Amino acid sequence: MTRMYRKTNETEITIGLEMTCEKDTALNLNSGVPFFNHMLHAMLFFTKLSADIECIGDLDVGTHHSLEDIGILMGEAIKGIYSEMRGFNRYACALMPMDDALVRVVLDISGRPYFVLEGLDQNSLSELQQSLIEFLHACCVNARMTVHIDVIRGFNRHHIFEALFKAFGKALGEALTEKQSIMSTKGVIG
Ligand SMILES: [Mn+2]
Repeated sequence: MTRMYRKTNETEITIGLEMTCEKDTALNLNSGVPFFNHMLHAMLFFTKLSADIECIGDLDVGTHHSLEDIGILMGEAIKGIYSEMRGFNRYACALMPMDDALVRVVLDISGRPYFVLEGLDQNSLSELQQSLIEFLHACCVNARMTVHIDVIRGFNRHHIFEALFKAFGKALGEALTEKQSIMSTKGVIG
């Protein structure tokens, strides 16, 4: 299991991540934020990653520090996983519906960080919803992936975010699936 630890004046976090492939995932998710645990569960189940996540954060000032820092560490752990693989699919796309919501995630484990999110009015999000976006941004940038997320439709925010995290997890799992060759015309990722 790839393990990461980070302690600042705002958060203390440990993250363990391991690809499970065809086996069932084992998840211990203690972010300190129940709805975020629900989103992590939705994501990691579809990524086929087992995870052990513990965070003690300054939740008295909001969810931002905890979720962003978990994103940083999870991104580093994802980078640690693919850096040890000879080859992997690299590109993946997932379309995920949940009742009224439909979300598309297109992902490239390119070694270059880039994050785009469209279709969500970010000025009207709650503090927690903004922190969920910060998690995704921090995770993608620190994993050095290119990720394009489009919320195609939806009005129920619970459905939109759950479809988004499932789509992200599904695309990430497919992109991380092992291949014997390096999927790059220049012969190296990055
Ligand atoms: Mn739900």
